[in-house]
Amino acid sequence: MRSIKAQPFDFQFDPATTALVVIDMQRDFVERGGFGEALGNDVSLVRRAIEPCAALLKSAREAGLLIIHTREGHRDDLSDCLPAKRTRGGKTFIGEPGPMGRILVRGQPGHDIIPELAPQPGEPVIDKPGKGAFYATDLHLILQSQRISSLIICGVTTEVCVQSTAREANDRGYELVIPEDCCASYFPEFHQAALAMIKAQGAIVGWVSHSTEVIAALR
Ligand code: TIU
Repeated sequence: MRSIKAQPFDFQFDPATTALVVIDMQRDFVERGGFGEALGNDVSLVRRAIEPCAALLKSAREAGLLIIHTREGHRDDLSDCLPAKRTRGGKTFIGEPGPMGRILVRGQPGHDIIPELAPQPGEPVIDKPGKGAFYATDLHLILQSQRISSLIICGVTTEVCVQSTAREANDRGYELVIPEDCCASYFPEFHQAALAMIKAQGAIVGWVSHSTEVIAALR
């Protein structure tokens, strides 16, 4: 077992049963002109996570961890997008044309994972229609078949898809740690609050750490 310096206390893990899950580092969320910006957000706030994520990805690949990427998005005909999701957002809606193609539609340029964090051949990419990565996907099946019991979760945004995924993972019995600099939000106060909620009450959802601590433990 290895140990990561974390809050509320150190996180124990075995690299052989641990996966790195990178949530929705897509052009639509972190580049100019995507869904995130269409919702009125300043994407520079989420771009902070790119460099730490790239460093952690490199280290996790070297350590032989299972690497999983997710993308939030929908079928071309939006048949997998619930009305309760289609009507949200205020100004620009899922499926409408945007500067990087139709917003959050699979196959459109904005749906792609940013080049800095591009998946390597053999790394599963989970296309998810919801905020949580377990909802209506085969993520749990893939993790179970690889005997994964611990997750390192990164990506955007902290209080939306990262937090939803962390809660789903916790309820399915996974131990999870979030390196705080590897996730980000358009709302710094929500980022802080989400992480505080996750580690509260003796790691009620999971642990919070930093990329440098995770990388040190993977060496
Ligand atoms: N990936 C993800 O977090 N999806 C969102 O829609 N996040 C927002 O914060 N809007």
